[in-house]
Amino acid sequence: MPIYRFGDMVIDPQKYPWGYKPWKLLGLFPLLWLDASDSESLILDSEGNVEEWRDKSGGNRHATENTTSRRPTYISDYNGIVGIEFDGVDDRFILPDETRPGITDDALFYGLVFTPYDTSVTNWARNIIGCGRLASPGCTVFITTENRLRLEVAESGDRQSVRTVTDSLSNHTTHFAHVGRKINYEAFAYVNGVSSTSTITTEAQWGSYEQRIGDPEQVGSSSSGDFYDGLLHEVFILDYYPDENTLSKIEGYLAHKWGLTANLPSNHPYKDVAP
Ligand SMILES: [Ca+2]
Repeated sequence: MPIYRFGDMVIDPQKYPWGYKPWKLLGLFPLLWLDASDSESLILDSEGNVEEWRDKSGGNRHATENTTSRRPTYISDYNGIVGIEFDGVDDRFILPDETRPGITDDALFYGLVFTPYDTSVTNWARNIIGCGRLASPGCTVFITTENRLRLEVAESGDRQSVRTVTDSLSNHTTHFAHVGRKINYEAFAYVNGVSSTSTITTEAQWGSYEQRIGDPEQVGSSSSGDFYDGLLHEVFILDYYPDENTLSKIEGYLAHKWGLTANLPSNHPYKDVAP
């Protein structure tokens, strides 16, 4: 019987089953929180693949995959960190609807740590996490044909969206990133603590690809793009956009937790000390 440790507290899972909230994410209240570093949150099948990646938000919004061949693989040591490996062919997870942030006129935010193996795109994108088809409100975070991380938000059946992209991503390199949109439609993307240098503000570019943005409630796959090929280490979703101090804490937390402080800018407030 596993015992969950939280600070100095020892939590008996019989007394506090999964869904009780002993975990804290910087005082944030995520819609979803997947954390590969927590072995208790990973349910492996007999092949060593991940049948369920349990949500630590407290909402029991677990990522699951019923088809054995589509289950991502647990990697215990990738350059010293654990990760969930997506094969780029058909691996994915399905998430419950409750993990969808509000879309129309709402703020939303994704934090993630990921290691892309292959950023080349055969179709139009490699979806990391996304929800909804263009025909209905939806949003997705994906790697573009230019190897950039991008957030796309579609509202009410049309791309009344804000979107932003980052500098090119390196293969086989672990990145921490956050992308999101404020309630006033401003969108932001940061990779390794550095803001996007190229934000797309025109909307016309999307017209001919309208039918391809579709992505059901999945992590790592899309019905029309390419499957994600690489590792995910941590993912969380907020239904609000944090303030500047909180953004810095998020970056510091992710960088220190995953051994990525070298990626932080030298003047970052949490360059040397974790929040
Ligand atoms: Ca597979």
